[in-house]
Amino acid sequence: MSILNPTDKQLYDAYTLAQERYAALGVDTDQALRTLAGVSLSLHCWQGDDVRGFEAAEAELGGGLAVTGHYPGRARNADELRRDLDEAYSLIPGVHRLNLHAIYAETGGRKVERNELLPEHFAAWAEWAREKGHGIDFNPTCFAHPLAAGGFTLASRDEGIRNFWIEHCIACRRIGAYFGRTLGTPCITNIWIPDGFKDTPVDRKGPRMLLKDSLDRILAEPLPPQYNRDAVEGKLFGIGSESYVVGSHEFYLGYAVSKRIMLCLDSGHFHPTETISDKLSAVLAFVDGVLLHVSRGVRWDSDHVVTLSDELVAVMQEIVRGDFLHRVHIGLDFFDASINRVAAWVIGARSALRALLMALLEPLPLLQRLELEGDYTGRLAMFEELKSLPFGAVWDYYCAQQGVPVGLQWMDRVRDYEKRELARRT
Ligand code: RNT
Ligand code: ZN
Repeated sequence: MSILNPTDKQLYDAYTLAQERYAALGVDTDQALRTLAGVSLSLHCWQGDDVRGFEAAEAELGGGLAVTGHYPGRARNADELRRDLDEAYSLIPGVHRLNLHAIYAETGGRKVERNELLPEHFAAWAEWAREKGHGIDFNPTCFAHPLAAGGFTLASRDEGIRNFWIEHCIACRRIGAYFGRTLGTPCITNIWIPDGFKDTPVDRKGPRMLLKDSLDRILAEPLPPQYNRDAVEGKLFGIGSESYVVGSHEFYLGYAVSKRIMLCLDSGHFHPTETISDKLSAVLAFVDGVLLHVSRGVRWDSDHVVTLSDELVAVMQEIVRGDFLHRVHIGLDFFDASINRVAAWVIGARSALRALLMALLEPLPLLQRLELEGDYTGRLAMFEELKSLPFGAVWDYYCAQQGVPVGLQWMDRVRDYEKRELARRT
């Protein structure tokens, strides 16, 4: 592996040359790195244990979500999950957040119903995050539960079921506010529900009216925005909800605008050829903030590990070009149990950051001028040329500067961690 890595001298020489190349285009690489260092990704805890959580009675995942693979080493409890996260964070340049789900509550072996969850059940997470400098984002878990088995939660026609999930979401917002207050950085509490029909419904309106009413009741309690911010995540279809999803993109876009809350865009939740990059400047004309669930669908919403794809770069370019870095919160959302789970986090996060760096290294004024002058030939030629600028040298330098492994050295660390820690979990 290490043959791929530059020596220190190569690293600095390469950076200096790259710096000059970018400077010629008016791009300040040091400034780009400072901006990059200020961006925190929200790393999703659920990659570490295949979205299982720590509730005693393990329900089937359901909700149209599916994790495939049997790679050894899944975290079986909160301490293991935190250890794995520590390892992953140590291999990702920058300081990053954690995205937590309600099923990761620590109840000391006692069964606590989801509508009765309290901040104290997340005290260990908050303590760990405070010590390590991570902000926390949060999610009600409206799946993997007997009361979600019928396929409906917040849009259920059964008042008992619907109330249970409303109460759960209310509890989660308070937990979100607790994280925000304890950690001094607002927690984004994101609601996603699986509700939908496998086959064509006759009534598409009814469940949406129920969902709207449920959300209104959930959001009724005002919480200080410096502690908690709300987001809603739509979806086109899931396994078992192929024909109709109550919480569609249009539904939540309208809802987020009307309530002035955040909209969550998951890159796997649209038609397979539909991308979220083009949606950012459109929805940000009407909502204050967007939460991203950066994922990678392969043929469907398969939640593959994020890689440095054209679409990922396009998403980051839209954030940078629109000057949206402070209004877009970048979270990751994938779950792959067929590879080393720590490596999955690192690959996804490093890819997201590399895409963001590529966006930060664009000579924006130059490109804007070409466009304004109507020189679309020059704009296209420039876009293509930029793709082979020495961006990798800037990335390597950034990793060294941030004290994380350069190049594939991080894999040596993961393999070592696997031998030391993951392989012992059976
Ligand atoms: C499901 C949504 C949702 C989940 C997580 C586990 O399709 O993407 O964000 O992935 O809540
Ligand atoms: Zn998502």
